Amino acid sequence: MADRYTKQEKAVVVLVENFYKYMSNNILVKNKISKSSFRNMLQHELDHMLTNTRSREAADKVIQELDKNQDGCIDFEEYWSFIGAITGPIANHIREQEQQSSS
Ligand SMILES: [Ca+2]
Repeated sequence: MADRYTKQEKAVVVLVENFYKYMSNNILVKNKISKSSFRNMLQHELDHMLTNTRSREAADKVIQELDKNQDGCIDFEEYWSFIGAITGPIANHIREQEQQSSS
């Protein structure tokens, strides 16, 4: 990644690249993340900040809520709404960590 990018720009690039990393190779679900791949993403990318990432039931509930058009996959728009939705809990997690380290 080019060094000229700011930290915020790099963060956005990572989030976008992550979508492509987990995107399905199946031609029928092109440009979307399958349910199983999304569960993998929760486990591997967000295990330190979100709870229940290893629970299939919890992951399926998240997927069901995200899958607005109910096609059984997560498209980029749905993925991005997930990123927006988790920023609140992650911000709380970071605040808690900062409070613990300063006390
Ligand atoms: Ca969908």
